[in-house]
Amino acid sequence: MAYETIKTETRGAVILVTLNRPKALNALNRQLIAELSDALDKYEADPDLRCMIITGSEKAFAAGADIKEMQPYDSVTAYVENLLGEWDRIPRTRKPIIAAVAGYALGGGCELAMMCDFIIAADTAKFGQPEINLGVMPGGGGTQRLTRFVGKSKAMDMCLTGRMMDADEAERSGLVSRVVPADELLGTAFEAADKIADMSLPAVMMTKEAVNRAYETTMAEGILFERRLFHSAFGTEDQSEGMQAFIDKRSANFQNR
Ligand code: CO8
Repeated sequence: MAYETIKTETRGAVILVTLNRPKALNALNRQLIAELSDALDKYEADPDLRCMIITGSEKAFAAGADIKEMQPYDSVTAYVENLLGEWDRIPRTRKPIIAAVAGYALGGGCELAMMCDFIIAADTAKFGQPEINLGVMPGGGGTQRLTRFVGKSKAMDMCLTGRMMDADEAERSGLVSRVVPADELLGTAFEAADKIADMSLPAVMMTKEAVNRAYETTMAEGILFERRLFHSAFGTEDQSEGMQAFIDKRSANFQNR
């Protein structure tokens, strides 16, 4: 598939996906989500790729789902066609994804960033769920994921008033893992991605699965789930190599098996 709305670039074991609809501030239309889904399929199928970064432009990570594409829908068509249902491909990804956000991450843009495993923000980043201004409400997990990230009061404030949160507030609230100067955004994201890519892939995937489980289950069940994955990690070659390397005072050479 030749991409028109995203660009991809591979550096070592890291694939960078740049959202690329500059005239529409990277508004997320059907084509873009289809292309991103295709890139995710390829990423997951390629054993040499171990981490993905999704980024946008300096001005916008993404200013939301494409309003012009959605405007003509009525509720029956939206329901029957499962409007924007294709987005579910993103949180189904089992390998790690980092969102590197500069500028606007609004509506579906904020939701896309929250579907990634963590968000590194430029100091220019602005997050918001402004759907209320359009007479609708978040539809890509905004009411659920944002509430889990920042708590009920702030999520209500954001979703009901449509106001934006700057990068500092997003970091204080736990929405983003770190804030860096805009010109260091991609460098920082690559540094984190390279580090993850050097780890044991099964350990990375198990860790992602276990952390995500924390949102879906009780503490006791989550701890049990973690313990089972922890035990199964002892069936990997990487466990014996990682621990032996520590004892030998050398770097581990993971085989990802
Ligand atoms: N959709 C379509 N086009 C857009 C969007 C968008 N979300 N955002 C910006 N654009 C377009 C503008 O129409 C404009 O195009 P044109 O030049 O042809 O008029 C171009 O991008 C530049 O935009 P502006 O001129 O408005 O730029 P400004 O710098 O003046 O303003 C803003 C920037 C503040 C970001 C402004 O563009 C804005 O408010 N955008 C809309 C933000 C918004 O409401 N986002 C929420 C959309 S609804 C949504 O995301 C629902 C998510 C459901 C997900 C479900 C997943 C399963």
